[in-house]
Amino acid sequence: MAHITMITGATSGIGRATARVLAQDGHHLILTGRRRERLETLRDELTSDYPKCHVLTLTFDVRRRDAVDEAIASLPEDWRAIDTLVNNAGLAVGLEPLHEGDPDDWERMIDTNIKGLLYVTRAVAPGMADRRAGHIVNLGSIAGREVYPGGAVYCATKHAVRALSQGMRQDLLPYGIRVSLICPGAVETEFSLVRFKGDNQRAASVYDGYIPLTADDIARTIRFALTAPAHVDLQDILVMPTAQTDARTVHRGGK
Ligand code: NDP
Ligand code: 8X3
Repeated sequence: MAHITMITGATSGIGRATARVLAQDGHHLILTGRRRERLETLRDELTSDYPKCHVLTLTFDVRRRDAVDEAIASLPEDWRAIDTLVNNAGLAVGLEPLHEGDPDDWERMIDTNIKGLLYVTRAVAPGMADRRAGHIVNLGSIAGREVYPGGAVYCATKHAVRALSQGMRQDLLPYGIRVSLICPGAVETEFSLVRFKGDNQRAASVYDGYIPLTADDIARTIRFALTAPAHVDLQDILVMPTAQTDARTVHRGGK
C-alpha cells in the first residue's frame, strides 16, 4: 500500500521541497495551501517526473477551522488513511519591537502557526489514533528555542509549536504515533519576503554574505526523520547553517 503524506503549505519553500523529495520516494501526496494554481502546477510536475507518485491538492486557509474540517472531510475514501502529516504552513510578519508592532500581524502569526496547526492536527490525528499508526512532523524553528529582538510574537508561536509537539507526543503515546519537531535556522525561501511584506531588497539582505540553508536541506531532514525505523522517534532536530550559531549570530563575509 502506498504511503499517504499530507503537507500543509506546499506552494512554496520547505513544503514544496518536501513534496518533491517524498514524491521521489513514492509517497502519495496531499498538498495544501491557499494558492491553487501553484498547487496544481506542482501536482503536474511531480506526477510527470515521478509516475509512481499520486497527488491530490486541497486549497484552504489553515486559519479557517470550517475550511480545514471541510477539506479533510472531502477526501476520497482511498485518501483518508493519512500516514504522515507535515504541519509546515506558517509565517512571520513584521520585525518591529513589541511596543510598535501591528496587532494584525500578531493575529496572522498566532492564527496560522498555532491555531492552524491545531485545526489540521485535530482533523487528521483521530484517524491515526484509530489505525494506531502515524507520524506527525511539525515545523518549529530556532525561534522556538530562543527569542530575538523584534521577533517576540513569531518566537512565541514557535515556542508554542514546541509545547504542542511535546503535548501531542504525550497524548498520542498509547497509539504508537511518532511526533518529530524540525527546528531550522535561516532557510532561504519566501519566508523573509512574507515577513517584510514584499520588500525584496530587505528580504534578500537577510541572506547576504553567508550560505543559508535551502528548502531542500530541510526536506531531506524530514525524509531522514520519516525513514527512521518505526521504533525510533527523532523528536527534536535542530538544523543550522554552518555560518549561524544561534538565532542572533550569523558570520557574514566568510567562505
Ligand atoms: P514560505 O513562505 O516559502 O512558505 C510558507 C508556506 O506556508 C506557503 O506554502 C504558504 O502557502 C503556507 N501558508 C502560509 N499561511 C497559510 C495559511 N493561512 N493557510 C495555508 N497555508 C499557509 O516559507 P518557508 O517554507 O520558509 O516556511 C515553512 C515553515 O518553516 C513555516 O512554518 C516557517 O515558520 C518554518 N521555518 C522557516 C524558516 C526559514 O528561515 N525560512 C526557519 C525555521 C522555520 P499559501 O501562501 O499558498 O497559503
Ligand atoms: C525562521 C528562522 O531566525 O528568522 O523561523 O526566526 S528565524
